Amino acid sequence: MSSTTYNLSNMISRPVPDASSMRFGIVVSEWNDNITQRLLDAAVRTFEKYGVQKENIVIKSVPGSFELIFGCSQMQRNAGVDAVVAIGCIIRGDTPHFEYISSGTTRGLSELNLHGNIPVVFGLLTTNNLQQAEERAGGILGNKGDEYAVTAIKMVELARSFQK
Ligand code: DLZ
Repeated sequence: MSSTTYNLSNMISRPVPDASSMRFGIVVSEWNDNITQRLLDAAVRTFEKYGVQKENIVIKSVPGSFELIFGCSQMQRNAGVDAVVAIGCIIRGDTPHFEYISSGTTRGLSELNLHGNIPVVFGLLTTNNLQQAEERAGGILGNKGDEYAVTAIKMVELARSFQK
């Protein structure tokens, strides 16, 4: 199977709505920031590509992926945004810590989606090693940051469709 087959960025085929009236929050983790910064840059570039104004992208950083839960919760309540993107990268180490942080963060972000008033996009890379993360942050498998931004735009469009 070619690498392109695995690249979800190439599999999102429906048109992306104009996002010029949308406002987004991004919460980014400092852990593995060589990866999270690349994901962040791609997400911002993609938001701008679809019309989001620079001043309508609110970016906050948190120490680690586990803190994305609180950061995104604050964004949901206090930032006046239409959707939030959580960006983190958890790389498997020698201890079970990886499992606890990954599952705790996943559960927390899922809860925010269930109970919050605006969508939270799950931009959490969980990989076995640094190479897998690099491949997904501007490497041979594309940049997942693009997908996170497109997903956020589509989720805002969906949310707005229920308000009409
Ligand atoms: C402690 C920890 C470890 C071991 N690994 C990662 C990681 O790969 N990626 C990440 O984003 N954060 C990691 N952290 C930090 C936790 O997310 C969190 O910041 C601390 O447990 C403090 O709550």
